[in-house]
Amino acid sequence: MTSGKTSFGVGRAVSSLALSLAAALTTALPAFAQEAPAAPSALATGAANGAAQASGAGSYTPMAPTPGIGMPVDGGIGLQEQFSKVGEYGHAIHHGLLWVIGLITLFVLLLLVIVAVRFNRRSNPIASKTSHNTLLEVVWTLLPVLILVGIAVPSIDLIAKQYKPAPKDALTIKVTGNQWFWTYGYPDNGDFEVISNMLNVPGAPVINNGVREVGSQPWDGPSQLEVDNRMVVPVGEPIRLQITAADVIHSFAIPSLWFKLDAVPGRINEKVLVIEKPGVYYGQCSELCGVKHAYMPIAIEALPRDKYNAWVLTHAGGEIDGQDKPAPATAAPVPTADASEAPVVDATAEAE
Ligand SMILES: [Cu+2]
Repeated sequence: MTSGKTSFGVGRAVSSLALSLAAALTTALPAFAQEAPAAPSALATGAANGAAQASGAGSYTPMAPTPGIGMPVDGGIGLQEQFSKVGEYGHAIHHGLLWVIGLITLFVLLLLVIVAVRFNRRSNPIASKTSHNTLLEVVWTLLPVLILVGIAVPSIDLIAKQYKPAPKDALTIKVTGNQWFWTYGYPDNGDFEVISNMLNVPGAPVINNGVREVGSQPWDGPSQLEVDNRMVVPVGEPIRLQITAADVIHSFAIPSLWFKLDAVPGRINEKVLVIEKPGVYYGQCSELCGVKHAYMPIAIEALPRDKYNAWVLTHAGGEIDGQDKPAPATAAPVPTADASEAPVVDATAEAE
């Protein structure tokens, strides 16, 4: 009795503490959002846009996303439709595994029901004294082993495919996570940088000062996911994404592209991305990174090469990749490869 009372008291204290904490948070958060000084990122973005439009070398109108594609859908319970080869493969394995898990679960349930109905004390008063059955034991050992091997083969293949390095001529894009926005650097395209902030939501507390509201342009996607400047990439080409962070750990994740990689300060994580279809694909930071963690979405716009090039040229200093360095790019790799291999051989020889 006493212990019951005590735990009830503790429970009430904990819940009231949690309630007051929640109340404090909800009042503090909008205040923080509104009082935050104008993010330098927002101002810089505006300036960059102005410069881009003024230069007039290229042209670009953001693409309107297709509803339900590259974004979550209401009532959705499965994975998002995939738009990369690795994603389609992973999606297929996921579905296959669901069948394997489902059938095994049903089979075990069936066995349990048979045991409960046929071998309870009332219907089977005299229990069998059987303690060994060689055939049965071999089967229930071998069968799970075969199933696990059958699962392991495509799983390991998927891991290998996911971490296959980008080919040498892949376009490099540098992704940096910041509290609380993303920046995208284009070292192969003249080394300009795009700053990407979430669009403010009408009627909700202002998250990014100086950034427009979602829905104010015809190409805007879902609120909380659309940004002022998307990460634009060429479609159908391998892209080497080099991911890092400027402050705390973030995570660059786009469900419809089967892509998630942590952004860690002082470290570059690299992974190749090939998008199969032009479109806009949305994701979110997926590592708890502070008070505005929920407000740093990712929007990737995959465009055909010519449109991508035109987008690149809208940026001050933007250059088409591979255009200014074709001669060294074709001639250089052979001697470079030899030179880089030579020390490795020497090192092994010395070690031996
Ligand atoms: Cu983050």
